[in-house]
Parts: sequence; C-alpha cells; structure tokens
Amino acid sequence: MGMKLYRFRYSPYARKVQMVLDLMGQTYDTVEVAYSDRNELARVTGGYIQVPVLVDDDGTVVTESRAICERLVATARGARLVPSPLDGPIWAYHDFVDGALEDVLFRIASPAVRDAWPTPGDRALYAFVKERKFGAGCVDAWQRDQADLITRARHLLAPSLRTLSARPFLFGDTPTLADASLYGNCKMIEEADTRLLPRVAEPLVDFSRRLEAAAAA
Ligand SMILES: N[C@@H](CCC(=O)N[C@@H](CS)C(=O)NCC(=O)O)C(=O)O
Repeated sequence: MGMKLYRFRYSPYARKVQMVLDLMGQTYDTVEVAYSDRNELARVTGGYIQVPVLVDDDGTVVTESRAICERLVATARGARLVPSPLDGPIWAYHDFVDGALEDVLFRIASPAVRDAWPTPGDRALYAFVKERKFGAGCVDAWQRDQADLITRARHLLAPSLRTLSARPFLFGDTPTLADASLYGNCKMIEEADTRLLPRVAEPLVDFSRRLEAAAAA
C-alpha cells in the first residue's frame, strides 16, 4: 500500500508536509479534496475532515500536520530535516510559521482562494466556514484590508528575509523542516494568486524555487 496525502492545493499545512515528503525523497500520491465532498476523507479518518491527512505505507492514518511532521522526521530519511542540536530553534520556527505568520498570511490568501473554488456552493461554503469563526463579511473585509495585512506580513517576515539574504536556507546551506514550513505558507499565497507572493516579499519567490529545486535533486 502506497503513502497518500490528502490536501487542498492552497493549504499551508498540507504543502509543508508535502515539501517534507519531497525533501525526504519519499514517493506518495496526493488526493486533492473537493471542498464540499469530504466523504473519502471522513471514511479514512473516522470523521476528521481537515487537511492534511497522511495515510502511511503501513495504512496508519495521521492527522494534524505537526504530528505528521513529527512522525516523518523520526524516520532515517526525515531526520536530516531536523539536524541535532538545532531541534529547538527549528521546531520553534515551525511553530512561529504555523501560528503567528499563518494568522496574517491566510487572510491575504483567503479572498482569492474563495473565488477560485469551481462552484458557487464551494465558494459560499468556504466563506461560511471562515465567517463562523471570524464573523460575517470577514473574507470581503480581508480583501479591503489587504494592503494593511501585507504590511503586517512584511514586518513579521523581515528577520527571515535578512537571514535568507545571507544564506540559501534558514539554517544554512541545506533545507530543514523550518524551510518546509515557510514554503507551505508561500505556496498558500502563490496558489491563491501568483501575483501576490512578490507583493508580500519578492525574495520568497526565489526561496520557493530554490527549495523546490533542492527537493527535486
Ligand atoms: N492544525 C491543523 C490545521 C489544519 C487546517 O486548518 N486545515 C485547513 C486547510 S489549511 C482545513 O482543512 N480547513 C477545513 C475547511 O476549510 O473546511 C494542522 O496543522 O494540520
């Protein structure tokens, strides 16, 4: 049985996991989940309908991207992505990306992600899911406030950009889990609208291509 990754193309958590798999040289299939058809996902997981979900080679179903990454970096090929003794700062960076950074970046991506769903039902459901959590009209408000959100994102990203102007990857010459995390958020922005990532931070376009090249090598 092969490994399977359930994802939305724009999910930063799924794209992070996918990059970890690519950097490991792992073979896997991706399953692109339709926003309003999560029957397969619910059957596989017993009811969890967020992405990513990883079905491992041995059939083990793992939810929550942090838990998936913990499992992957515990393998021989994955261990390189968290080189000792940098475990602490690498996981801390991972958590910064999935927390504070994603909290700003998903608001920048959401309006375009909503508009890209193929059916009116998907678009409405996507907006509804966001509105249940963040209030009526939130996706339209994030569209209106996009310039301010980009300013906030730039501020949060500035230290990382200084690091990346001096070295190819966040912790040096070779990619780590930290890079895969940052990449996941870059892909969210790019999948929303390719014109957005250079507006947020031009150097992250090169960074993303560099990491993809390292993963393909
Ligand atoms: N803590 C979870 C978060 C996963 C998550 O928020 N996934 C989003 C996509 S980015 C999702 O599936 N949302 C459900 C929805 O939009 O209905 C993880 O790290 O895996």
